[in-house]
Amino acid sequence: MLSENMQKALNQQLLMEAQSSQAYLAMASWAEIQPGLKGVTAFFFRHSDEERMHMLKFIHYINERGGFAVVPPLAQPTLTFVSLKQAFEMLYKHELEVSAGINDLVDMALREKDYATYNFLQWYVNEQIEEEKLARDCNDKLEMIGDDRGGLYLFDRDILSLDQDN
Ligand code: OFO
Repeated sequence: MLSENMQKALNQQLLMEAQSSQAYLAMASWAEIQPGLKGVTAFFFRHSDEERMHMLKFIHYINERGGFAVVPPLAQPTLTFVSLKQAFEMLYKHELEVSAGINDLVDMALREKDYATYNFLQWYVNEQIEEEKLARDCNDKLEMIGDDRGGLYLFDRDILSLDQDN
């Protein structure tokens, strides 16, 4: 059985995953109307779906442990971006915030001796290592590419395989 505090904290993280899904969905929609960003568009849509899956895992876990997963209202995410680089910088920042949220939960699980939740969270700990690395790689590449259109073309072409390598 989850403690009241843990239930609240897990619901808070569920909200964060839902916000991530919305944020990346908005990036996908923006990318879809930019010329030549087919790969990036697919990447953002796929990422948005993954975040929804992360949210669903929290929903099932909270309910299975005798709590109640609250489906939260969502604020409108940022809709437009001055550049692809800006979108990816936001994505990276977002992932760091998600990681911080997961780390706080792990900390709380240990303090409460809630080892079931501690165990459940390990999946997210590992996932965030990959997510942060992927976001950092994308940012590094975009930094290197700058305004080079050829570089951007290759970035868009290769981004889906970059995602799979992780
Ligand atoms: Fe679920 O936050 Fe990204 O991964």
